[in-house]
Amino acid sequence: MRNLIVATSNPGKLQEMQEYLIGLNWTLKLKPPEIEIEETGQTFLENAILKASQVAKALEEWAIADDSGLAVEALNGAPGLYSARYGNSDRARIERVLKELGDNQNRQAKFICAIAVARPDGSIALETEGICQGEILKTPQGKQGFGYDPIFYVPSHQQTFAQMTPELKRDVSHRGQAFATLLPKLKKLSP
Ligand code: ITT
Repeated sequence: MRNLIVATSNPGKLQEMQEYLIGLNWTLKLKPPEIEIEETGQTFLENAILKASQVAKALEEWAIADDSGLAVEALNGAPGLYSARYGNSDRARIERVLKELGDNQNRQAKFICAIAVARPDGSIALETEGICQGEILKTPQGKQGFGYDPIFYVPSHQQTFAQMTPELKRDVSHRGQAFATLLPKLKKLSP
């Protein structure tokens, strides 16, 4: 089996990515913490490609990276690419979004996830994107998941991501949508 480096430093994301990848013909390996990639891209996909490509090249192994974030309509798409940098903790990031949105009636938001898989020479073998539509609540609900999950409500399931079981979130989330198109292609690539 070939190694696949999971190129993330975010433990919540890592947990979810590993769940999608279990059972495939790849040996999953974690990215060494000393390899840090600057996210200088203008889009989620550009950043996912940057992370996968640079980690793959540095280790001369296959690598998979996810770049994701929350885009709130009434905030002109913020926090967007800056989702991870919007505060010092999940709680601070959530509080900032809630404060900026205030009593605004428009609560529409979406989570976006871009994923890239790079070959050991850094070239890109696969790329994909997934989106999940939702609404921003006025107060956090639920304890599961990570990041902005407690304020992201999915009307079709009448729950926030943080109230969903990990299995349900895995199915309906932006990451779930991205992996749904990626996994069949990744299976074909594996030795
Ligand atoms: P890596 O780059 O090391 O993978 P990161 O946390 O910096 O980790 P991103 O730049 O892609 O990752 O930022 C994504 C941020 O968006 C993440 O820190 C969360 O705050 C948020 N996010 C992404 N997916 C999420 C999800 O499923 N649930 C809640 N928040 C999420």
